[in-house]
Amino acid sequence: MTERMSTLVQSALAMTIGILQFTAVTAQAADYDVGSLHLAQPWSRATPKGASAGAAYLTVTNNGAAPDRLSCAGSDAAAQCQIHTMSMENGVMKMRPVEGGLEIKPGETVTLKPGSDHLMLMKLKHPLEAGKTVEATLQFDKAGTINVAFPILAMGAAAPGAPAGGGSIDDGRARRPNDAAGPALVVGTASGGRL
Ligand SMILES: [Cu+2]
Repeated sequence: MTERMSTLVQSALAMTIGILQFTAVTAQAADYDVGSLHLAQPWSRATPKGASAGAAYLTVTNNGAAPDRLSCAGSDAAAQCQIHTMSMENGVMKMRPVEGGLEIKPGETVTLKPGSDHLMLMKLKHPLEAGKTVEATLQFDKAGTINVAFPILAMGAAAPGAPAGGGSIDDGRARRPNDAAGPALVVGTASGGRL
């Protein structure tokens, strides 16, 4: 085989492997149904080494006739799992646990995403590594519990299907807090874990 051909073959192989890896990552994101709730596009983000907290996201649609409430019962990667909500207060983004679970009204679709409601994985047992999955047990008051696998995307990745960038809060997270150009992110969790 000539050198040129061998280079071509190597490029083709590299491309194939790249496509396979991409397929493997996207294939891991499954949809789930529990009772009349449909859970779609679970995903998470890699965390830096030593981070005490991470976040996971998904979309929940209530196809039933009654409201339900989402809580997090636990995760394999964290000592504690909570549902957090974020709000702007005096120009400062704050997050806090949702007491009694996040309400999903009948016919409503709620998207947990960066800068908004999210699953907070606190007291991480190990960093969340891109390409792997993190599992969490979600609990609905009426529909019951379900174990969900969240594929872990790169640090600072945008939501799957969303335009790249992800908003100022996400950009701020990728840098050191003091360098963040966006609103200061103050975390109101008891453990002081960052988003
Ligand atoms: Cu949080």
